[in-house]
Amino acid sequence: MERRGFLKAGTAGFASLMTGTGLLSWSTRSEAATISKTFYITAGTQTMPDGVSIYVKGFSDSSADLNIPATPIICQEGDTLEITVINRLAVTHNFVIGGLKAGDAPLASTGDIAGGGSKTITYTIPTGKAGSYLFYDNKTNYNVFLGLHGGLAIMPAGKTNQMYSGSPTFKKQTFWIFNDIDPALNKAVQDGTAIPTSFTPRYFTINGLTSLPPGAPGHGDPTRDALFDTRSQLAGYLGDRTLVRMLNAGMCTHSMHVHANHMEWLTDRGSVRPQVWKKDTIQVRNKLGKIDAIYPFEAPPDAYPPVTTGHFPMHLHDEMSQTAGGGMYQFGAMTEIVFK
Ligand SMILES: [Cu+2]
Repeated sequence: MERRGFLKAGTAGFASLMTGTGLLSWSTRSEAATISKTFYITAGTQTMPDGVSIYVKGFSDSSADLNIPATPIICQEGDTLEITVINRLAVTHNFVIGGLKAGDAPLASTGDIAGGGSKTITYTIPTGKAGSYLFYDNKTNYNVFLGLHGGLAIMPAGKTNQMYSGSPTFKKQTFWIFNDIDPALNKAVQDGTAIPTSFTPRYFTINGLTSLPPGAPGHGDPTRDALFDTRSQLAGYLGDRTLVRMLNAGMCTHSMHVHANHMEWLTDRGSVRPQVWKKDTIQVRNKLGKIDAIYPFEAPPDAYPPVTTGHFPMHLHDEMSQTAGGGMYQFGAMTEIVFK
């Protein structure tokens, strides 16, 4: 590993490196544009809620940053993506934009980027590709789990409030990117030893963070606590319909459950569903699974007396995903829904 490419980032340090991106912002334009972005492949350590330090890698905004997931990219059909990836580490990596459907061949790939090298891909997005995509490193089948991933949102050309032409409309949009961490894998990569043949996740993250429940150090800090991270927390007034683009970078299938409202379930693994179902629990499949769903921010229908404000959880109903370190409950992949 290149020494300058390594970041010692404890929980606090790591937090300070995160950019407060929050919601995706988008405004329509009639002409196509070129969207240029440079990512730096960096590595460092992240401190988990049980104090264990984990080696991670990311597609970062600069050599001094460690962004997990990467800062998201939003664009529209017809735009040209011009993405440069600078590999600050010593080992070979790559960068691919996932296919329309999970399991499809990538839309675009840099090919190998040797240690210390860089590559640029230029990709013009064809019509019909509106949707949510994971970009990641598929040089190995495990690099994605180390943190080398991020979200790409492609809007239908000329639309501000539909995820595909004719979809139900929304006001805001964000990503929930899930990942699972097996410390043994990360340690083997760090040490250059044999990659384990089994995968036993001990940490479960949403947008790179775990929940830190009340009483835990860091609780309430939006740069450390997934409950308050502005990229993850859904906060809105009645009617603030929010599209959530859910991507699963990890190895485990999850059961995403929102409280207070059902979500309008639009897509599964890149395919538009034949009907929009209202669901409170939706499966987010493993192996690059993805779903898109709108949280409608309606007054909770069955509450008496009626409720229009309050805090509600989004958690995953597979119990292990709500733990850290093999047992710390409520230190997993969850966030908050806030009716303001
Ligand atoms: Cu629940």
